[in-house]
Amino acid sequence: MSESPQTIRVIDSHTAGESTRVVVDGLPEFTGMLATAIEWRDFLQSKHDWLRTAVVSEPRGHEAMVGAVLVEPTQPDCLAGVVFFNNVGYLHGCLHGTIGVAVTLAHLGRLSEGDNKIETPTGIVTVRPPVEGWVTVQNVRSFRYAAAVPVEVEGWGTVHGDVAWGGNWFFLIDAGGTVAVDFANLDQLTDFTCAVREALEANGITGEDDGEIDHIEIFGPPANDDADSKNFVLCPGREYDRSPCGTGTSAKLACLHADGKLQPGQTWRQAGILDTVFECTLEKTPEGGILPTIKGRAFVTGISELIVHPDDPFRHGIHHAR
Ligand code: PYC
Repeated sequence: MSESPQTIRVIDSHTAGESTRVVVDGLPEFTGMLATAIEWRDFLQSKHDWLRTAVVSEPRGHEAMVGAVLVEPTQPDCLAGVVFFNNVGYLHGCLHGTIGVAVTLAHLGRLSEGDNKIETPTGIVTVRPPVEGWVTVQNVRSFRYAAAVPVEVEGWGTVHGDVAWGGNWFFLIDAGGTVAVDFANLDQLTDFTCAVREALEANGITGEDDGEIDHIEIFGPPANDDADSKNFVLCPGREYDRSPCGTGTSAKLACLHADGKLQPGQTWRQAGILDTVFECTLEKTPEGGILPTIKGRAFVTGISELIVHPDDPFRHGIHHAR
């Protein structure tokens, strides 16, 4: 007789077009004393990586899906802890995902009026309850680490970009004469940004403390007056962010501020490749860098129970089985 199937309860949402699948029940038991979001991430990665691949990979998920697990917070003033992942691994932070978590918690009736703190592996982020689907998030400190770094990219010549932290490490490029930031150019944008990421790795170009630059962001003019800029963001793996990418936009704000182009009190409207927009402001921090606030719109799209059947050859996702 085979074992009984495992069930994992999830709530799906999308933020500005980018999906988030939040695991709300069915996590493996954590037996340690303290379980910070970092400990949870390490525990899942080392012992239960099947959960990640089962939740976001085909046949239940898809390559562009971001997953999140809700865990007990360790800080008494935090509402929840969260760990984010995608089809290739774990993310340090994820703001479209945090907005997805916020509408999920609101749907479950777990969000209070005013500020709600959430523990993530990058630090504490603060969310406010949705207003007509718009959620405001204050991110962790963001900063530019290096400006106008040259890198030789095979087939593209020398490309310059800024290295910045916004909760993940980004290389930010002005599209200039490379590829126009337009939905019609998705394949070229993907090929170009993948080539840039490979070149950064081959040349040992990293963020602080050897932090791997796994997100590449390219900017061009907006399609309309609703935004100040439009981006394409390559995520770890080969998929692109359908939203304007909250951690990437935080990195962008840090660069704009470092260049004297954006000050506290001013609003920056960042469009993504689908022309959906995040509205953003910043505060300065005493250590240098900024505290970004990002507002984006999200909708819950489904509630389901995933079934992991022991006899299913793809119970842990198609990539996992290869
Ligand atoms: O919104 O920060 C973000 C994000 C990171 C990866 C995908 N989305």
